[in-house]
Amino acid sequence: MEDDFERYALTGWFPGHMFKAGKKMEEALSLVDMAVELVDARAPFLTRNPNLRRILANKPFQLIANKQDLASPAACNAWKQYCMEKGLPIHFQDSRRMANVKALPALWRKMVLDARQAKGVTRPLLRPVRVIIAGVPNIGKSTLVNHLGDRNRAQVGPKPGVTRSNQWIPIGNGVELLDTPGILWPKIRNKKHELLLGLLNILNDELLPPELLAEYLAWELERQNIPINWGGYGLDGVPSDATTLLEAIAKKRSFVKPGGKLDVERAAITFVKDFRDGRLGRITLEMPPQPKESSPSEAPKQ
Ligand SMILES: Nc1nc2c(ncn2[C@@H]2O[C@H](COP(=O)(O)OP(=O)(O)OP(=O)(O)O)[C@@H](O)[C@H]2O)c(=O)[nH]1
Ligand SMILES: [Mg+2]
Repeated sequence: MEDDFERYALTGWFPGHMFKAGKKMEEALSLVDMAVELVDARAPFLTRNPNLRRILANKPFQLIANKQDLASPAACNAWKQYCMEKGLPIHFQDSRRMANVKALPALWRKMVLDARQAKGVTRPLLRPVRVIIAGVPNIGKSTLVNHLGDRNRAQVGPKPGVTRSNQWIPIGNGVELLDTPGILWPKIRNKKHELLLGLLNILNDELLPPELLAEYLAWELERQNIPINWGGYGLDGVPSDATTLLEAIAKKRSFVKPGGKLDVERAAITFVKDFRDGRLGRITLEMPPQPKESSPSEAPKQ
C-alpha cells in the first residue's frame, strides 16, 4: 500500500482552539503544584503536548500512557525503557481499572513534597497538594478523575484564595484535583500525524473522511507488518490496497447502498472502529525513536 498521504492538506482545525486553550491552561497551571499528562499508550509522544512541560517550569510532572490495554505489550516495554533512559519515566495504565489508579494520589503527594524538600523549603505544607490532569481530547481524563474523586464529589466547592471559577475536588491522601477540563491540543506536524490522531479518536470524526482513516490504518498495519485476521474481512491475506480491503469488508458484511453499490464508507467506519475497540488486537502506532545509526563516514575507523 502506497504512502501518499501528504497529497492531502491538513484540515487546519486546531490553531484557534489551541491558542484559547493554551492561555487557559497556562492560568490553570499557575494554580497547581504538579501536572499529570495523559497520553495514548498506542502513540505516546505523538499524543503529547510539547508545550506543557515548558509552561510548568520547575513543578513536578508525571507522564501517564493511558489505554495500555489497547497497546502492544512489547511496545509498552520498549517505551518504558526509552523514557527511563531519557530521564522521563512513563507510567502505563488502563484508567478504567480502579486497581491501576488508587495508588496515584499518594504518589503525587510524595512527588510534590519531595520537590519542595529538594528546593530547600522547610515550611510544612498545610494544605492539600494540588494537581491537574491534562491531556488531549478523549484520552481518559474524566475517567481517571471520576475514579479518583467519586466518593468526595459532594464536597466540591470554591475555596478561599482560589479564583471562583476554579474548583478543587478532594480525592483523599491530602490531594485535590483542579476541576478544569485540562484539555490540550497536540501540535499537528503533518498529514500522517493528523490521521494518526484521527484514528485514535482524538480529532473529531467529522474532520477526516473514514475512507482516508481506513487507508492510513491499513498502510500502518502493512508498514509495521502487524498480523491481523484478514480472513474475518473475507480476505485471503494482506489486501493489496485500501479499495480492495473496503470492498471486501462491504461484501462480507453486506453493506450495500440503495441501488446496489457497495457501501465502502460504512466498511471504513467498521474497520476503524474495530481498531479503536481493540478488535484487531493490541496495536501500537508509534515506537520509540531509534538511536541514530552512524553513517559510513562517521563509523569509527578499524
Ligand atoms: N480501553 C480503554 N479505554 C479507556 C481508558 N480510559 C478511558 N477510556 C475510554 O476513553 C473514552 C474517553 O474517556 P474520557 O474519560 O471521557 O476522556 P477525556 O479525556 O475526559 O475526554 P474529553 O473530556 O473529551 O477531553 C471513554 O470511552 C472511556 O471509557 C483506558 O485506559 N482503556
Ligand atoms: Mg472529559
